[in-house]
Amino acid sequence: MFSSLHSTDPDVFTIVSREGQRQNENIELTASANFVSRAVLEATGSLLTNKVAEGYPGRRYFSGCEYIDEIENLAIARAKKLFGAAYVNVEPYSGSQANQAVYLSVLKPGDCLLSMDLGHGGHLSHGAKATMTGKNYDCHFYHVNPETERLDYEQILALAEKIRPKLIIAGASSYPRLIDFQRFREIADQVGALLLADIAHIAGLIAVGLHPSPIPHAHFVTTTTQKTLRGPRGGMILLGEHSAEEWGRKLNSGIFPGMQGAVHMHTIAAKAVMLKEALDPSFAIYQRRNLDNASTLAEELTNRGFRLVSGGTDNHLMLLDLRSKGITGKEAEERLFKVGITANKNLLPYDPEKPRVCSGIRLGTPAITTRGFGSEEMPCLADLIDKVLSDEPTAPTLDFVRKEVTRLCQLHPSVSQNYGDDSNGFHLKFQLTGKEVSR
Ligand code: DSN
Repeated sequence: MFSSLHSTDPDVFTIVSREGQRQNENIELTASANFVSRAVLEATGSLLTNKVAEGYPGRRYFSGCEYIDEIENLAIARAKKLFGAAYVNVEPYSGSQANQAVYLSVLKPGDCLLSMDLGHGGHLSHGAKATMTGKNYDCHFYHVNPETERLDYEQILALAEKIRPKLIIAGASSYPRLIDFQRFREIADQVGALLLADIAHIAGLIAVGLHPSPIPHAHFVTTTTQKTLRGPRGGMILLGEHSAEEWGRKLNSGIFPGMQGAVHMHTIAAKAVMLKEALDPSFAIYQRRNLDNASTLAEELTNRGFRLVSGGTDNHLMLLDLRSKGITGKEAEERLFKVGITANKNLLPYDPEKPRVCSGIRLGTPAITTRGFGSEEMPCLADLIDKVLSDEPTAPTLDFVRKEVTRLCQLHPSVSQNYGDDSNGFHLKFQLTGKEVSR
């Protein structure tokens, strides 16, 4: 099939093709990764990228916005329906910018913010020293309980009473347990703080009721759209009925002109498509399988002698403590990479190692679940991980595991090696209700 990219720029075409091949031939266990549908991909690559628009539907600073207004309104309506929100802003370019827009709307430079420590599961954009947030605000951090490795709400309250933050952030990028947003709101109310829930990782689970929603509790909710939600790279801000009127307009100004310029309409169109897919009953089945895969993989790894932070998982990710195996997270990441398994090293709570080394590794199941991996394959996957991480693997072991990875990937193809070829293109096979669905 003819490809304009191929004829215009064979260099980029070749690199993209090779990345497609990498995605197809490797098992993706990065907890924040996923594969979008062909429809989301098509919207992301659509001619909407040509349109300049600033502001919001009906109130743009450019003319000719009648169709893109329709798309943005559609995305907003779908997001409201999916999450039961009263206000949605679909313009944030990313989750970090959605967070920064909240800070800009709520805080003054130097104001006090309380969030989860990065090494205990938090996120860079929640106030880490090296970031703009860390430099502009007085950031303090809560930690997980050293015994249970879970959020310790009494400790968070005690810290909040001491530092009196203006904003508390609930949300994480590597925390495997449920987050009690209602309890966080009680803490915020007790110290007169506002509450931001960052649900970037768990948004897909929340959308289908597999994790309690923060919408009725938090003053502000932010998310990315590319993780468990399985959409394009981007962010959203959502508010419940209780805070929409007070904060909606301020947040709109926080995004534009506060944080961003012209909107990325092609991405907003892709968000709209993702939201339609998420409103379909098959999305709840996908998320159920995602959770089943994560809990089965956690159990199988535990049976093989791995220690999991907090003893397991309630969501789509888990953290393996590799100290008892005598290797670092960095070494584990490198060994898994050699056999075609992609995952990232991760700091553990109270980790003695530096962030570039780490004592742990984070594994997540959203991407493999989209490919069609089921819980029946988790024992095999746990075996492969065990073979590579438990002892220094020999060349024959590495060879065996690589072949098994290839076998599993062939069983569940993700993307074509032949980028641009429609007949063999972005064809995700996904077992939903017993019948195979081409997406
Ligand atoms: N927040 C990072 C992660 O969790 O992997 C990237 O989106």
